[in-house]
Amino acid sequence: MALGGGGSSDCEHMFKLLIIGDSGVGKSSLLVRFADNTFLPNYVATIGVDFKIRTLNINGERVKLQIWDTAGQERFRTITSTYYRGTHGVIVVYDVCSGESFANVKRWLHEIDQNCDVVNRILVGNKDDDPDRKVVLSEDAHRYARQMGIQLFEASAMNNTNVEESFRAIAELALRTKREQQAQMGKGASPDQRGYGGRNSVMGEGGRGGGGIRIGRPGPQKSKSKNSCCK
Ligand SMILES: Nc1nc2c(ncn2[C@@H]2O[C@H](COP(=O)(O)OP(=O)(O)OP(=O)(O)O)[C@@H](O)[C@H]2O)c(=O)[nH]1
Ligand SMILES: [Mg+2]
Repeated sequence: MALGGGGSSDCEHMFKLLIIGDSGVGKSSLLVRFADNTFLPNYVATIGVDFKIRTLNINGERVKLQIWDTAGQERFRTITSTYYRGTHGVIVVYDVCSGESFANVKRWLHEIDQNCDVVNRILVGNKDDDPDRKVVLSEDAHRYARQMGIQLFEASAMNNTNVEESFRAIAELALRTKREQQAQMGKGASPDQRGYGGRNSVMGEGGRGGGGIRIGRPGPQKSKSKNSCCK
């Protein structure tokens, strides 16, 4: 099986995705729903970063996603810039029941800008399963997403609504970017010049799977230099 190249139907693409957002918005829950189709009602804060793998079929092509789930809690957000290395797409999550988490989306988008030159992004408003608790109005969220030029999905990891669609959307964006880069390369630029190839990928083989890095010692997080990711 050819990895990462060509347009044949047995071609396999590999993309690294990153999930960011405030603590408790449901980043881990969205990932567990997408990768394992389960939901855990009890909150267990992510420490450091974790990842899971799932393969999608997009227009007959196998697209393997390595999805990194970051900690929202500030004290666990160490070595932030390394999270972004080799990333093809970022999912920014807020909680539709928390105005503060929506207000902080701006901050998360800023963090992406600080760490990446160019990257695919989508916005997910999670916990859209109880109208009585919803405080971030759909129209406000859609208006903001339009302003920022980002696709928005209102989802529920609990009810399994719009979860598959969200991950599929970011995977399709990553695939489209790869196609565009390949087209550019065809016009003469080398892979290195285009920042193409996922050379920082640490993805393993297999269908679904996971792993994690536990980072025990809290510390300063900001990195000044942008990564070569995301191009
Ligand atoms: N009602 C509802 N609750 C949810 C949903 N998704 C997650 N939760 C709950 O929200 C809490 C936090 O979910 P997590 O997935 O751990 O949040 P997180 O963003 O990963 O948090 P950190 O790891 O601290 O950054 C848990 O109690 C979940 O059960 C959802 O779609 N609807
Ligand atoms: Mg988590």
